[in-house]
Amino acid sequence: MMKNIDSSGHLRGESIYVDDIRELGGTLHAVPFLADVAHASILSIDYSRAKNSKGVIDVLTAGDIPGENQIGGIINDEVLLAEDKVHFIGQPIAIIVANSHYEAREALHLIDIEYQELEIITDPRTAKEKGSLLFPARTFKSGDVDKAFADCEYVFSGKADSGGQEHLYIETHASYAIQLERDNIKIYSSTQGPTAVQKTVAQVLGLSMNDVEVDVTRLGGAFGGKEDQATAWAVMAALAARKLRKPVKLVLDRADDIIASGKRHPYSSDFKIGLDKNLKIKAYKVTYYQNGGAVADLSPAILERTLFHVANSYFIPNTEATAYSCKTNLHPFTAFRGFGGPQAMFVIESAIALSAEMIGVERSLIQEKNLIRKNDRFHYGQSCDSNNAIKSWDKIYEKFDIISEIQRIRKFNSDSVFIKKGFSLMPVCFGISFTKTPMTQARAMVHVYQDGSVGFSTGAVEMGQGVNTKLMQLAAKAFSIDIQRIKIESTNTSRVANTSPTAASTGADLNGKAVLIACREIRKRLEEVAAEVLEADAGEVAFVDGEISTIRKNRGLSWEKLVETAFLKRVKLSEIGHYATPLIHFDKNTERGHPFAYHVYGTAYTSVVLDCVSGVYKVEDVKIVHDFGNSMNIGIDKGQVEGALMQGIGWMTMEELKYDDRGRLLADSLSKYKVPDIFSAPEKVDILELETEGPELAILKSKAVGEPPLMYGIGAYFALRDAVRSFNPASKPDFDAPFTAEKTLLALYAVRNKK
Ligand code: LUZ
Ligand code: MOS
Repeated sequence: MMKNIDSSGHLRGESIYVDDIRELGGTLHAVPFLADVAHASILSIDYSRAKNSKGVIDVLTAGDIPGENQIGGIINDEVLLAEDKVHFIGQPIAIIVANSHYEAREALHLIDIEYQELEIITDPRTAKEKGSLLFPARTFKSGDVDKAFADCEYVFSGKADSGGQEHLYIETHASYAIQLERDNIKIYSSTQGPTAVQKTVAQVLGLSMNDVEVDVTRLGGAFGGKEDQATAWAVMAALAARKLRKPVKLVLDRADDIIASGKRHPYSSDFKIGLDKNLKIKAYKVTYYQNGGAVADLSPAILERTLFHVANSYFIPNTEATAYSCKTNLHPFTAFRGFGGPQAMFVIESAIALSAEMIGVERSLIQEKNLIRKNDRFHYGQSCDSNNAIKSWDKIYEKFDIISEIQRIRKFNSDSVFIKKGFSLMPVCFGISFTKTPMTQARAMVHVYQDGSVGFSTGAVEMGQGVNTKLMQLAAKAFSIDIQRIKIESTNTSRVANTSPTAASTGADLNGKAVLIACREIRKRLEEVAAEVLEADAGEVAFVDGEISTIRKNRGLSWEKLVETAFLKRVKLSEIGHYATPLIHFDKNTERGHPFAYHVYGTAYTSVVLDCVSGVYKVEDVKIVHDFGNSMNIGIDKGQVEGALMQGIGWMTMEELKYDDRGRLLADSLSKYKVPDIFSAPEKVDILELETEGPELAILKSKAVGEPPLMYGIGAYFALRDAVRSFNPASKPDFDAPFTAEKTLLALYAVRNKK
């Protein structure tokens, strides 16, 4: 198994991130001046004291922007620097540029600003009532819910809320801009979307895209937080570099990053679910109130993915889902691993939990009876292409003997008064492809050099997920040469243009397909040269471990010799491969189509142990059967499952983004925002592969793995709920994630006679 090519560099501290790039002489440092109130008119700002502060070179404001003061990725509703109003705490107003980072920070305190506060909205339902939406609502429908409800044996309604989540990438937002000759500007940016940075820099600076080069070596984590939110900081560095004609670095301090940058969207939702007497879910109606923050950012796309994942892994013949993106005075919420999918899944799982509790059956019984099967239609029209939901469910029961696990938990609970255990099953079904079809394309540029070494570049951004390792595996395999002979270049807009962000779990699929296309073209030409040399037909030539042979004549032609010969014959040894996912389409008028190349499935079993005196709990054990397809690197892929699981558990249990009603994030540092550490990781995580063939549209049939496993973490929420109810069967906690220790304690002692 191929190790991640970055592992030794990371371990030795040799890997280079933006802040590690050796600075050019004269480099200046930029720090943003951020709004301190959530909604206000700016009455006056006086920068004179700041400008005279030691080491300060300049203070840049909206007035310094030569092009458009506009950075909205999907909707043009976001300014780079505030003009006369601010809409959230952390909104950038100005950029202080100084000889050092610390001198720039010192000057922050010398800016005199006067605000007139305006009405502040932080709650999405309040925003909706006041007509404060970021863009029009959307509704996805299938069948006829109202008619179906009328025929149901059981109908239940409820509310489910899930909180936001801070990405907490280890590397904060960072960029380094260098003004070159003429209008040329080069920017190193910690971004998932180099093209978005390039395009926005050009727009704000009044340049063309070909004036702007964006280069990305790797990111110290991103998780969606740098899909489009990296752009603003890169544009600020570029703006300063261009005005001052000096290199400018902008690296956010953690405190600024947490306050100013977007996070996972909090959702508040209402649901109504209907089941027949056999516990088949016949109807499901849901309304999502997405807290979008002050500007749209990626909210339209995230809202769309929520609407695709309404029913998780279940087949529900009649559905109606409406989603509102509510404009509030909080930082813009953004992409986060799962991209609106997890929020939808939490609601359907809550609806099933409520049904099970009301009817008096196991939640898992309702889950199992409703898993989607091959040829069932998803509510958006695409047909389900496998029985993997059921297969992963069955395999987890069989391989891990879940029945005995559950019996052990029951026995434990009947013997124990103040320590209780709980369990849950959590199936997951996640669609793979950008839901916006035009984004499903990628390119790769491959060079075979005269000495037989290979260099290539794609649009994929390495952010720790191992995409570069997978891409190198592909190139090595395509030429049948040792991976040592291959180098992957940084991601650069001058080498590979018009890239989609590395997102939607599609980095390896899209860019990998492009790599294979380019390599195959070059290989075809080399096969012809080899055939000439070996006096054979091109079809007879075999490439094996750097040796080229035919059945008749199997020695004497090495890869290096072949490449050299081809070069002397003036054969083209470079190629740009282009890939666009075939077959997919979606019609936004009918909200019907075939938006996903394929789906990823799996099932998790989670058990927790809860101290019913303190409310403190621990996730004990997670067992997963995951649909990897035919994994091309199981080490990397299992690492993704483990990491995503932990991130999902954190979202559902301890990570609590608290804001006050003035729009201030209270959980603004790691002493107040608790993320899982090694002590809160499950004691045991077992991951089994589901034996599936893997779809053609996945790279070498190896399925996308970045996001789907995050949603296994939702299982922790329902396992905790189970433990709480074993202690206090009358307790019916609100479906309100995260289930923090405080909420757990309250739930343990809640007496609910109300309903
Ligand atoms: N980003 C995006 C995503 O722009 N479109 C998507 O569908 C998506 N899905 C998951 C994660 N990021
Ligand atoms: Mo994303 S949530 O940037 O795949």
